[in-house]
Amino acid sequence: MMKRISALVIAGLTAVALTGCGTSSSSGGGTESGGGGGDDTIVMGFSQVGAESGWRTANTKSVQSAAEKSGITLRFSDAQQKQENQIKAIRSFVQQKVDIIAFSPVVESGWDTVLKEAQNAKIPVILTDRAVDSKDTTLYKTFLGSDFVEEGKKAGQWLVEEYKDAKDTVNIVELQGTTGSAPANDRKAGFAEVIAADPKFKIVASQTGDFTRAKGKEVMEAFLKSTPDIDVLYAHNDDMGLGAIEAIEGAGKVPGKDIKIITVDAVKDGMQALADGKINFIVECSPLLGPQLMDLAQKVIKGESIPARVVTEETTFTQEQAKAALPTREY
Ligand code: GYE
Repeated sequence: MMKRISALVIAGLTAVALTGCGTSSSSGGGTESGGGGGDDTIVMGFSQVGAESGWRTANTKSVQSAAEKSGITLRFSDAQQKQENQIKAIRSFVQQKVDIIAFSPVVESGWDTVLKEAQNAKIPVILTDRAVDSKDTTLYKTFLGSDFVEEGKKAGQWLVEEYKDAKDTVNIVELQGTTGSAPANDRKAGFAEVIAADPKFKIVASQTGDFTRAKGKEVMEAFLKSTPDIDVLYAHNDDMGLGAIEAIEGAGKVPGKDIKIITVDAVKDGMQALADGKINFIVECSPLLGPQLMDLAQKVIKGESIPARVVTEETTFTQEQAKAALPTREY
C-alpha cells in the first residue's frame, strides 16, 4: 500500500514537472514543434553575408559567441555574398520552424516575398548590420546596426577640414562596397552630400571593390593607370583600402602621403595601417552586434516590445588615436 501511494505521488510530481517544462517552452514562433534545440531553447536561424572582410569575420565571431553565452541555438548559414543563397537559407529556416530568423541582407532590395513567407509562418525576423528597402516594415521586428549615411558624412567632414586651405581641385577616387548594399549606397551618399559644399572636391573615379582586399587592389591598380593626379582615396571599408595600399606602393607612390586615404570599419589591420601612417583617417563601424542581437531576440520571443531601430554607437580615429587604441582593440 505505502509503495503504491509513493509511486502515485512520484507519477504526479513528474506530471507537474513536465507540465511546467511545457509551459515555459511556449515561446512564440513555434518552439513546440521542436526547432531542434530542446524544449525551451530558442533556435535562431542566422544568414550571414559571407566572409568578405575583417569586419565580417569579427561580426560572425560576435554573433556565435553571444548565442553560446545566452544559450541560444544558432543555425548559421554563409551566403558567400549572394542574395539567392540568403533567400534559400531563409526558406530552409522557415521549413525547419526555427523560433526566430536574423539576417544581414547582402543587398537592400528584393526581400519582400521571402520575408512574407516567414511572416505567414509566424516566424519573427530581425535585420542585423544591413537594412532592406521593403516598404512594409511589419515584415521585420527591428533593424540593429550602424547609421551608414552618418559614417559617410564623417568621412567627408574629415576631408573638408583636411583641405580647408587648399585652393586647387582635390581629385578623389572612391572604392565602393558591394553594389546595391546598404553600406555602399549610404556611405557614398553621406560622403557626397558633405563634399558637395565645395566644388573643389571632385570624385574623378568611383567603382565597386566588393568590400574585399583583392578587388580593392585590382580596382585601385586600374584607377592608377587611368586617372592621373589622384589626391585622395575614399574606400568604403578597411579591406579595400588595404588592397589599394598594395596597388599604390606597387605604382611607386607613398600611401598616406602622395595619396591620402580614408576608410571605414576600424578593424585591427586597418588601425595598424592608420598607426603606421599609410591610412589617414578611419570612421569606425562596430561589428560587435552579437550581444544586442541575442538580447533583442529573447525579448521578441517573450513578446516584449523593442525599438524599431537600434543604432550602433561609433567613433572615428586619426593616426594618433589609432596608436593609442590599438593595444586594446578587440577586433
Ligand atoms: O563595413 C564591410 C563588410 O555591412 C557594415 O560589410 C558591413 C560592411 C563592412 O564587408 O567591411
